[in-house]
Amino acid sequence: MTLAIDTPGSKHNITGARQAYYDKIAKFHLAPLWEVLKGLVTPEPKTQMVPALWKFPEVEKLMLEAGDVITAEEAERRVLVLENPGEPGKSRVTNSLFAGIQLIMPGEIADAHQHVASAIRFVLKGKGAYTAVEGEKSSMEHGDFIITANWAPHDHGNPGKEPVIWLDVLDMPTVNHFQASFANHFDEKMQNVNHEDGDSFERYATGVLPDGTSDAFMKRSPVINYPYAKMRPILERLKKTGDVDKRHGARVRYANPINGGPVLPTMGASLALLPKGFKGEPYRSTDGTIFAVADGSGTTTIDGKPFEWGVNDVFVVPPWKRYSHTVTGGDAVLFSISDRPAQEALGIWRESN
Ligand code: GTQ
Ligand code: FE2
Repeated sequence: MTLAIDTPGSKHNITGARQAYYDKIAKFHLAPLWEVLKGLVTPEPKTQMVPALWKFPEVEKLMLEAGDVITAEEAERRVLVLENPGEPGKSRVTNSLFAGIQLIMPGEIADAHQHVASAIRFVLKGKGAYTAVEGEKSSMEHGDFIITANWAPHDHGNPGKEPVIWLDVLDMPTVNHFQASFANHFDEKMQNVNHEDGDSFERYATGVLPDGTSDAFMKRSPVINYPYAKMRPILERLKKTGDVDKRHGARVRYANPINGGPVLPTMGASLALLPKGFKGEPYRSTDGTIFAVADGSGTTTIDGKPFEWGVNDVFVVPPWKRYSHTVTGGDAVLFSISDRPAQEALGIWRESN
């Protein structure tokens, strides 16, 4: 009998013995943590997601072709999903967020429904369409930021003359991660509208609050539309006084006027003016971030790779990938949105240079 110590054969035996053991415990629905621990508790964020950019002229052309292939009614929502190239087929742009481009043609309506997933719209191109949310019928103009909170009834329509295109971002990958999705369709195609356009902004976001404002608005902003026409002059003010962050430019966060918190518990958004000649310093954070270009042109270097952007382009920065913005034309304006509020609520959000 030989004692095999430190011979190749013994390693083989150990591997074989381990495998036999793993096979045995698998029958009891048990598995060895030590084989997977390094991949579970990583020293830094790991992601399959990759940086990507969608050029608006290309997307617009393809979207308008979708208008020939399917009606809004048939599609329920005529949306092209922005699929992260690192995870095709998963219907998501980051691990936690869905993004899509929605088109509504003149004369069309997209029926009223509600769902647990929260949504935001950032309007890209066209005039004359509306989104009705919780009884407020909001007109949609380029750069408007419109929120649809958890379970809020909403429908879209286009009584105008031109196609209208916007960016949708929803937290359904987050909701589905928790396996907590519900949705409901209304019998009426359009909801009853009882608040005029802009009502919630004037009512809640101009320095006063109506008596009896609901506690429900601690969790989500009562403001349906944060219009670009009201936001852009605020960015100009910041620029004028030199309140320009070296990484993010002159930036505001869309806030819940009740408590200063994010607009939604799962998603937070910002709008930034990057002045002409801006050369941003590098930044990274654990919240994968979707950007939409409201104005101007520039280049964002993500993980060492340049992405050139123009008006209405959309691009994504995965978690913990370093990025920096450079402006190539006149003043640029970038909209951004991420799951930062969710990460902050869980105490896991981090940033660094
Ligand atoms: O407009 O209601 O992109 O429910 C995905 C799901 C848009 C919408 C999307 C939706 C909507
Ligand atoms: Fe919806």
